[in-house]
Amino acid sequence: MYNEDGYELWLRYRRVDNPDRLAHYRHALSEVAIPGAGETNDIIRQELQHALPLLLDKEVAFTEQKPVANALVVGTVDQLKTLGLHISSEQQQKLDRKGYFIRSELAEAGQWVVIGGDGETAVLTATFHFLRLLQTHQDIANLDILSHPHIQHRILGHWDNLDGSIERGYAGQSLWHWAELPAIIDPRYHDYARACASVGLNGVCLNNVNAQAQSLSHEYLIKTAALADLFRPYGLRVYLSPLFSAPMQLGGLPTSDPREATVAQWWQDKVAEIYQLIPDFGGFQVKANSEGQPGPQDYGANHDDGANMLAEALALHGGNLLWRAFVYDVTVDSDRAKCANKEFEPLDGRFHSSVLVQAKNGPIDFQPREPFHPLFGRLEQTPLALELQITPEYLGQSRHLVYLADMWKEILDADTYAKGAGSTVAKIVEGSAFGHKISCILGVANVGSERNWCGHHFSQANWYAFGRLAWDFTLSAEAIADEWVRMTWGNDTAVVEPIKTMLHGSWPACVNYMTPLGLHHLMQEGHHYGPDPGHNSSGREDWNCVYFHKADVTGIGFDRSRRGSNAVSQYHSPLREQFDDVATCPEKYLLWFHHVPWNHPLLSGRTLWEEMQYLYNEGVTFVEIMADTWQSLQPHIDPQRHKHVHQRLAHQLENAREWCDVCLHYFGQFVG
Ligand code: BDP
Repeated sequence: MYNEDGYELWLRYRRVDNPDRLAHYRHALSEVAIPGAGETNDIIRQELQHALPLLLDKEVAFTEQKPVANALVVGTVDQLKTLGLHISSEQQQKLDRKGYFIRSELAEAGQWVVIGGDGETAVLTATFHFLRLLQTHQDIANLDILSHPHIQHRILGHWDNLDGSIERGYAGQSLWHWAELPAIIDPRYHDYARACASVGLNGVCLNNVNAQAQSLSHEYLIKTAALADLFRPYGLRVYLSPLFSAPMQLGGLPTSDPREATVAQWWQDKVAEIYQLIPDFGGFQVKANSEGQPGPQDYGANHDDGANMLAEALALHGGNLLWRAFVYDVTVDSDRAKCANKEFEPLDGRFHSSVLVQAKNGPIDFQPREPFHPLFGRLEQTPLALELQITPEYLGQSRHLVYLADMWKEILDADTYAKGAGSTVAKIVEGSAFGHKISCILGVANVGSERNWCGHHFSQANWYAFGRLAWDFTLSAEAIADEWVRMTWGNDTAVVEPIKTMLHGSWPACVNYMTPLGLHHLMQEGHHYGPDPGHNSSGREDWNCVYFHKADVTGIGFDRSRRGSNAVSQYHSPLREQFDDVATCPEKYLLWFHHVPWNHPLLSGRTLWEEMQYLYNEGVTFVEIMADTWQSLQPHIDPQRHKHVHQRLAHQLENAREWCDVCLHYFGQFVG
């Protein structure tokens, strides 16, 4: 078994080592017909020319004409018509919204597998879907697949600085070489775009939300345009994070007050300049009046003033504005979890039609587990974008193996009860709950310059899963894991099943050894790695761990019930009552919503303190199991990747033990 470095990601095309499948694939795919021309079609052709000979271990003929044998036929609906393929109006309707189909058809000269889509980018995504079927050894005899994206804008958000560093990046430096652009194009940009396209992503926000004005300078826009040109045929639109005070820094204006005509004009001109260089520019993602970033409130204006001014400029050219709701001004409320709703709920209905307010999955900050953000379900007239963090800032960074799809599914499937039962977060994000036309999901990227892209080979699963869920949030975390494992590690059941078990248990384990039962933000200050539950020396009260757990001799937890901060009131009934009552609050959120006595009995029959001890240890035990499982997989995995993961699991185990010991020791002092 030869060494692998992980650069190929899940796009590994190894000879199909199932003899029956291989024979069938070879028989079914003797020819490939791609009637279309142009850049995206070239990418599709190149991918198939690269993949099929490797998967089938045989040369495959390519044509632009009607095939004369069993064949794969690939094109947009219009392109397929030139080959005489008929698409019924019913099928056409289903294809709308950038969807695709993959289906088996009987043709004059044999059997065809036809890949068709609403636009070339959809065909590209479908091509990757088809290759995935081969990579995972699926039956392709009677295909009838129809798929369309549930969310319109599916963006990878990079927190990359212009100097090449990455905020909360754990996989090396930024992929974007700003100094070399636009003259020099790193071939890796293509591989990045190809990976994004393979999972159906269609947007990339290039720079950190903690922005620098320079990213909007003409010099940098030309560099951005070079990336946009390169990404376009892969179906990726480029977005930027602008600095709200750029009119002053770049434009030399005396103010950045959004109500000033000169400021609005500056933005209109800047946006026009961008669209001249990048006609399909996606829009802006803005962090304003958050953690020290400038914003409209600096001038006594509000979020809607700032957002609308920018949105008006963008809307003229078809761009959208993502306005982040990650705000926690302690003068708004002493419970940080309540701040965003208190600021944004009164603004509902006041935003321009091309604004999406973007909320993180939970109301604090990408913790190992949070209840869903109560803005979902509370803003009815404003489309809400969901922001997830793929880079595992608070979940062991690139040193721990934690599969995040289960967490994201918990959020997406959570019922907000905004319009009665069934108004899940997913439906709100999709737009269907309140009838919004625009929809967006953004994942904070975990990729960087490291050879394997994500630092940890297993972190690739989270990039993959984000894309797959962004395309179709009805997929299960388990199904996504199955695909990813087969493509990344092989189809042998001896490999697939144990690795899936590891993935599936990894997030609950991390929650357990870090912050079980609704605990949150017990990480060390600044870098957020490792435990420090006693931390109490930050200038800001809500940057201290003790603020979040409030442990004392009477018990532990943040009282957000009606008797406490009343954050529960931001949720719709019946959730608000359920969360409010310690007897009905789901135990996974118990200490999020309640301050609970140490001897409080839990469902297991154990007291709270006993349960905490049990869960911390459970978390550690699962990491031990992962490490053992991985050890047993050694004969099936190439030595290089095996060693890489082995070392990280050993470190994860050490760190999980530290979490367990430090937290139990610290909290134990109060139990007596
Ligand atoms: C926090 C990160 C910080 C980000 C901030 C944000 O610690 O680096 O700038 O979120 O989302 O999680 O703006």
